[in-house]
Amino acid sequence: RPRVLSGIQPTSGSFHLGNYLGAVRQWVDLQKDNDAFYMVVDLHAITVPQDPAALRENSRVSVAQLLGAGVDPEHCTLFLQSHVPEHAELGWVMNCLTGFGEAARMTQFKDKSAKQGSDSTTVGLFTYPVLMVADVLLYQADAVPVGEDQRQHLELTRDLAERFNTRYQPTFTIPKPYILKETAKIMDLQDPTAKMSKSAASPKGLVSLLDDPKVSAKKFKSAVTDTDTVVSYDEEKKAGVSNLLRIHSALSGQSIEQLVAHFEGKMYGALKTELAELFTEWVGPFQQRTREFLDDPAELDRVLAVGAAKAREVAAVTLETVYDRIGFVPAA
Ligand code: AQP
Repeated sequence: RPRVLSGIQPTSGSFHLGNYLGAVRQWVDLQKDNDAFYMVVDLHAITVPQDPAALRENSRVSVAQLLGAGVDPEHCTLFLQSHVPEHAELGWVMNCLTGFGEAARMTQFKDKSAKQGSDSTTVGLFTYPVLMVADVLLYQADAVPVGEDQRQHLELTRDLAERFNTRYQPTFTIPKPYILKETAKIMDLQDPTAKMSKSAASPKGLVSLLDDPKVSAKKFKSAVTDTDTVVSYDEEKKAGVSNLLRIHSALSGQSIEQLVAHFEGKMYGALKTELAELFTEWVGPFQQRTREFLDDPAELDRVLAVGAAKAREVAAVTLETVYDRIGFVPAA
């Protein structure tokens, strides 16, 4: 069975709708027919300052949300990145294979560091994509389900895997990004030219999955659209409406064409109201399941322990091979 690998940061406690539609939903689908490895990437979270108690809590809440969304530890390997030390170890090796200029070209780093200023930007944030390379290569993943914002990091992963394979000998599987066009980039509801992101300037356009559904319903209803009135799909001229249509389509299972026909003669308000209802219907049971997992910390710990043990079995083999190929003396 093909191997898939993906991770999500525990940084803000609640996942947002972009995380869910762009990534987590695919995780749930892919676990059926693939050998799936999914993790909460707490090592990545500390590339920006984290309060220790909040990080610990948010990591558990993240795992509970994955379970609540349908990630099933019976059908995949679910773990915390910090439970598998091989990530940091292979990360170092990959750092030593990456050109400084190559890392400096990563657009996510350029954007985030520009916002933070160089004094508060950590070296960890700079090498974050390289740690992600290690995350993927450790498991010899064939495919990595992510949103569009991760495409460049996947390219780097492929480049470094090929570089290692050429410099030493064939060792790593070259992974492919698995990006579903329709949900690859969910946009901010207030600024449909920017991706929905937890670090947006204002939370008004951000749909957080653990918020009171009434708050999210209001956000859908006050989503920014345009001065036209006809519901139709045009990513450039009607970015707001197109984003709402894509979200509707993902949640309802109806195609964009069907939706455009369905809303013919109706105003934007009808689309927004229907979308708010659809989301509320989905998110209620999701929140309920997430709470149940959070209410059973012993079970959560058990799931994570099983996951970490399974993950380490694979990761340790890869790391041992890598250490051997680069010429380290084996530990007696
Ligand atoms: N707007 C989005 N549309 C589609 N997919 C998205 N993803 C993130 N935003 C969108 C995908 O979610 C997965 C987890 O991402 P992450 O762990 O990198 O989460 P994040 O970076 O903390 O999420 P944000 O909101 O994007 O954070 P900031 O603002 O810090 O950059 C990934 O597969 C990602 O592609």
